Amino acid sequence: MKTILNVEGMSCEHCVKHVTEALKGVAGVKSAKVSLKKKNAEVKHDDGVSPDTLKAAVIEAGYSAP
Ligand SMILES: [Cu+2]
Repeated sequence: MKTILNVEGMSCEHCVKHVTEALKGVAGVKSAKVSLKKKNAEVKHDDGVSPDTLKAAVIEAGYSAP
């Protein structure tokens, strides 16, 4: 399954890395491709992972997921 999340508040590659690691830390996430330019994250994950869980991880890392 693939989910594309909007991510706001990233300003540099460090933020991208931070969000990527936060998403990869969610159980069931296979990969996370975060784009600073597009302000989003393309996340591949198991069917049991809900978009809300992914959003929560982004928020917990200090960014917003509108
Ligand atoms: Cu940054």
